[in-house]
Amino acid sequence: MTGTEALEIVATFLNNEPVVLANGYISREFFNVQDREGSFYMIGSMGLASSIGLGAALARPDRKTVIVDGDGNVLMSMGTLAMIAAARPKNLVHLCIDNEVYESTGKQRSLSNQIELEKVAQANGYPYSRRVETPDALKQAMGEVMAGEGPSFLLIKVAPSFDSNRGRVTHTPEEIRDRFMSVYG
Ligand SMILES: Cc1ncc(C[n+]2csc(CCOP(=O)(O)OP(=O)(O)O)c2C)c(N)n1
Ligand SMILES: [Mg+2]
Repeated sequence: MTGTEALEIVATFLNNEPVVLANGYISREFFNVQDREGSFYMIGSMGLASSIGLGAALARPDRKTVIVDGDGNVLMSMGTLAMIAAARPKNLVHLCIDNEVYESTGKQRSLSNQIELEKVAQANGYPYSRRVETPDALKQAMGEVMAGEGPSFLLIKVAPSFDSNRGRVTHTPEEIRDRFMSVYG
């Protein structure tokens, strides 16, 4: 499964949920798969999709909130896993597209082939944490996390595949903020 295929599957499980996407190719690819007003594309700041998603989930406990993170982003902000586990927002789904590289900046290897991030999330106290490696397993787990109580962590193992020729997010940061707030508010 490639990262793009994983994002295409994730998109089929979404309705109008707020979704906070990690910076780099994850935001860019998801924008090309399906641009949604409720998608908050983190432009530039690495490591922060998880804390923004946590804030959104805590502010609106009645709304299922989804974070689409990357392995490099999660490794950079590992402390946020503890913050999420401690706050225990039932409505939060934390996905991690794990290609074992910093693909957006040239495929430098990350540590996620040695460090089992789903076990780190579980050790912090996420009540649901799983690794999936195939499209079928991803579909089954997405069904579980979207229907169940969180915080849930899903490590989605993918092959690097993002296409550097695909267009960048065309909305300005201000537009992204305003669109997100209009859906989310
Ligand atoms: C603080 C900070 N450091 C470095 C970067 C450069 N940078 C942008 S995306 C990225 C890689 C993110 O890795 P990952 O979360 O694994 O996503 P992938 O690119 O593999 O999809 C890096 C290093 C940045 N934007 N901000
Ligand atoms: Mg990566």
